[in-house]
Amino acid sequence: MHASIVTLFPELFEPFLRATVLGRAVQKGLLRVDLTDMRAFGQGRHRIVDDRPFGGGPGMVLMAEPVVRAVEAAREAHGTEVRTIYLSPQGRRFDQSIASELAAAPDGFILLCGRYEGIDERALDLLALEERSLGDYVLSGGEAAALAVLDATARLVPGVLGDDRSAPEDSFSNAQGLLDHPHYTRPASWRDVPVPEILLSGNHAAIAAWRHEVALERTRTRRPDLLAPGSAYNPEPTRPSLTDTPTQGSAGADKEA
Ligand code: 4FV
Repeated sequence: MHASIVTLFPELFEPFLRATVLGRAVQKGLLRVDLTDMRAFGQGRHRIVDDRPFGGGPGMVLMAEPVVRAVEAAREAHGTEVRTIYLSPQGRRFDQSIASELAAAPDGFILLCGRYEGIDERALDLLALEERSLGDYVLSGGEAAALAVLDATARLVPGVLGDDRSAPEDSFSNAQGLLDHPHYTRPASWRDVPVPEILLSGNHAAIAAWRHEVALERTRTRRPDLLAPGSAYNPEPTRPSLTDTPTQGSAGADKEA
C-alpha cells in the first residue's frame, strides 16, 4: 500500500510510522508512506502558507497556491488519477468500506490535512478532491483524522496484522456488518468474575453462535442504525427488518393489499 500525506506537520506522523504494526509494515515493505511538507511550497522568504479570510471573521485560511503545489508534487509519486482525500467536517463520513477500498487502491491514495479555518475553496475545486469526515466534531488540524484513516486502512493490507483473520472478523467488517462480540482472556476468573462458560467449552460451533447472538444484541441496543434496511447487515430491502412482526414483511404486505 502506498499512501502520501500532505501536511504542515509531517513530524506528527514519524513516530506513528516507526512504532506499532504500521512501523513493522513499513519495515516489511508492505506499506510506503510519503510525507509532503506543505511549508516547502510556502510563498516568499518566510514561506507563507496562510492569510486572513476574505469577508472577515476569525482565524486564518490556507492559501490555494501552496496547497495545490504540494498536492501536485505528491501526485507525481502516484500518478495523476490517484484518489486524493481532504479530511474535513464538510465531507461524507469515513467508514470501514472506504478503508477497504483504499487498502486495495492500485495507485494508492493521498490524504490532505487542513489547518486553521480551512483551505481556500478554489484549491479544493481545482484539485477535484474527495472530502471525508472522521466525525461531527472540529479538530485543530486534519492530521489526527489522517492518522486514523492510515491506521484503519493499513491494517487491512494482507500481512500487516499478525493474523490475517483479525481484520475480517472486526466490527463493521465482519460478514454481517455488526459490532464486535466481547473478548476475554486469562485468568478464567478475575476478581471473582468468571469468563462466560461457553467460551471454555471447546464447542466452536456453539461459541460462534453465542458470539453472533451477543454481537447482534449489542448492535440492536447500541447501533440500531447498523441493522436498518440497506445497511451491510440488511442489504436487501426484501429481508424482513428485525422490528417487523411475523405477519408483516414483503410477503405479508402483498396479502393485505
Ligand atoms: C476533521 C474532521 C476536522 C477542521 C478545521 C481541521 C479540522 C481544521 N477532519 N474530520 N472532523 N478538521 O475537524 O476530518 O482545518
